Amino acid sequence: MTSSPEPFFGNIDAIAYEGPESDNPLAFRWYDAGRIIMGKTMAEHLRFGVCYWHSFAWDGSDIFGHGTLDRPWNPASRTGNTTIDPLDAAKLKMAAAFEFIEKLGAPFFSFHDIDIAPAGSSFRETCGHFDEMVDEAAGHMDRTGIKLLWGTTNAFSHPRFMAGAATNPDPDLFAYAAAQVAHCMNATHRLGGANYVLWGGREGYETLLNTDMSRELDQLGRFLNMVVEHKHAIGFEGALLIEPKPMEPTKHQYDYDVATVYGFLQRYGLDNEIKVNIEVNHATLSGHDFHHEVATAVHSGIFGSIDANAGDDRLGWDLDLFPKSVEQMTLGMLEILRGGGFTTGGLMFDTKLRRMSIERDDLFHGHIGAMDTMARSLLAAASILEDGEIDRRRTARYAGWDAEQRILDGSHPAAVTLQQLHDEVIGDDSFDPQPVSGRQEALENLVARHIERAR
Ligand code: XLS
Ligand code: NI
Ligand code: NI
Repeated sequence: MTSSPEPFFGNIDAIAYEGPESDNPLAFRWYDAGRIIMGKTMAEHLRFGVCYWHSFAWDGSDIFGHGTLDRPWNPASRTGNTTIDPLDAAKLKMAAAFEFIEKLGAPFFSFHDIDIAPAGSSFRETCGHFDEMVDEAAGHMDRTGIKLLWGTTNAFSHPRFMAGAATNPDPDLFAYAAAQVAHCMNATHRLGGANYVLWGGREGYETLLNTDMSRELDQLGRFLNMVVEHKHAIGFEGALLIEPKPMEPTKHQYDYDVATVYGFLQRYGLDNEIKVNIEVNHATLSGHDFHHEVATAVHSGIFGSIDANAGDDRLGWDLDLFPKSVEQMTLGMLEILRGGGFTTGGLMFDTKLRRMSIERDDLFHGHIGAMDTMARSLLAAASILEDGEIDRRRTARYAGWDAEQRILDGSHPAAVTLQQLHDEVIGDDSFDPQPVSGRQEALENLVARHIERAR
């Protein structure tokens, strides 16, 4: 049964598209869900998702202070109700979450198991609470049409996981995490989730003095193979996604970046089974541009989904900011479109309000701005591709290779060796390759023009 308490965002109506000239702060200026861009609607291209944890479960606390936010269902929050029964609180929280997502007009949401249901005194009791809340979620999903982009397991917050889950030196913790993941995968399957995400929470290390990295990576490889086997055993058709991150909470996270994850997947025979969920701020923390991570995933055939939360250039941790930079996101959307766009994935806002943003409507302002940033970036990226000039120039830059299959293809009948190339070059005094401009500034100006003009 789905409970229907008082609206939490009572003074806010459904957010509408009003166009770039609108000054209404609670309207979209760029995200026009039904508008067709390159053969698909904006909603189909962008597949926006709202996260449960930062938006509804988090109380606004940081390492220096207590919860500031107005989240009555969370006792640790500024307005937290300490007398409410935990399951009633979970239901209130869920009603507010679905009210928000429906009014915002985002088609998807995502959750961790511990976000939606209170812990019990045993794993069995915790699972009982969780199953009850999964039923409640199914009711809200039927009622609103909102779908599950991905489910995931939190095997990092509880003290038992302080030394990792799958990579823990104690096999009992591997077993505990396995039980939690199996239970949450079953629920994700039941709710028709499009993906299941595995972010390696505390799968990493602080010091090699107490860490056997070889063992830990083998454990992680085995764990993920068990996850793949379980996916096939239950008939889950969504994609399995690893979310790379270079550091935080541990000093060194094993799933450092997309290239590291790809190497790991190949080593453990998982490269056809698991893809990546790329988070913008994790990309920049690993020393890469967001679009570099997307291009690496597309090139490796493991592009899955995006967590569209950004960082701050001067702060070296995961800030989970709502994305504001149209330039950064245009370059990312360009690589996403070049790769063929999303299949099961989407743009999930793993975003956090600042802890001083304590009005209820602040959550709308954050998401509206983020969705408009992504929509505007989609328009600019589509304009770049439809115009074709950048791709034409890029193709022309490599044109010489079209006639050089003998170098590129080792099985070519006329394939050349290193020595043959040496002999050709040393034997031809007129051989004198000339440098050609890379035209970077001109290309950047072209991108700027598309961003200015795309409407
Ligand atoms: C943490 C991660 C986390 C995952 C889900 O940095 O971004 O929020 O997306 O566990
Ligand atoms: Ni994330
Ligand atoms: Ni993150």
